Amino acid sequence: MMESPLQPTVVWHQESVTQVMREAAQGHRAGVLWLTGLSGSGKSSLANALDQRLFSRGIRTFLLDGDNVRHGLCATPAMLEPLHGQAFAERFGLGFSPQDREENIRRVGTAAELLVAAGLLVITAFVSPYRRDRDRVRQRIEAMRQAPDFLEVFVDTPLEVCEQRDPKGLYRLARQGKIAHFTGISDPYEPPLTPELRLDGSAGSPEQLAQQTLGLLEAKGWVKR
Ligand code: ADX
Repeated sequence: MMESPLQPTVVWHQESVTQVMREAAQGHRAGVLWLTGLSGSGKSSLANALDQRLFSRGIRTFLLDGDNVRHGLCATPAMLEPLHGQAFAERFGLGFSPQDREENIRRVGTAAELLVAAGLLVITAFVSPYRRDRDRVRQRIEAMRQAPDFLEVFVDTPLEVCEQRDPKGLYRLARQGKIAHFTGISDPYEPPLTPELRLDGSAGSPEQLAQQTLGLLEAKGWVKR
């Protein structure tokens, strides 16, 4: 049967223990800190350095990282095929086409919604090159309780620096034409227009960048000074 928006076949159940109750019990708020930037820009290192600081302060956090999420929730077709077969893998496996990235970010955004509802301060580290995909996540998170619970941090590291670092050797392969749709080389990156924070990823260590990001969280009242 076709599902109509007017006659939903799946209904929402209101939870008895709400996000607000969880936040009150733990003493800090929940929300999403969304890092975006090129591969090799330093998102993961910054995210981990920040996560350590927050964890040591007793903040309940969770880190969603592109490379890790693409091993499970957003697995590639090649990963799914052995267990699920080719048709399934082609339908649900994700690569790097614009539509696959859209679905990657949609799934991650949805996972972040669940973690926020669980009371966590969620840090995400995804290239997330398309503005529309990032904005959609923001809209959904902000709609959860009509609050600015989404902060976008642009890890703005020049392409030349990312390519020089090339921690996974992927830029080299992309330049050789061995990886298609590689962000910055053969695929676009749309920088945020009004991020809550822009960091020069080439101008500091992960610890220094984490300190600056912590400053944003303190300024916004997400964590105590
Ligand atoms: S996103 O664009 O869909 O947000 P995501 O953050 O999940 O990307 O994954 C990016 C990581 O996948 C990169 O850090 C890099 O290691 C790897 N990767 C493999 N192929 C590509 C590609 N074509 N473009 C960008 N990153 C790629």
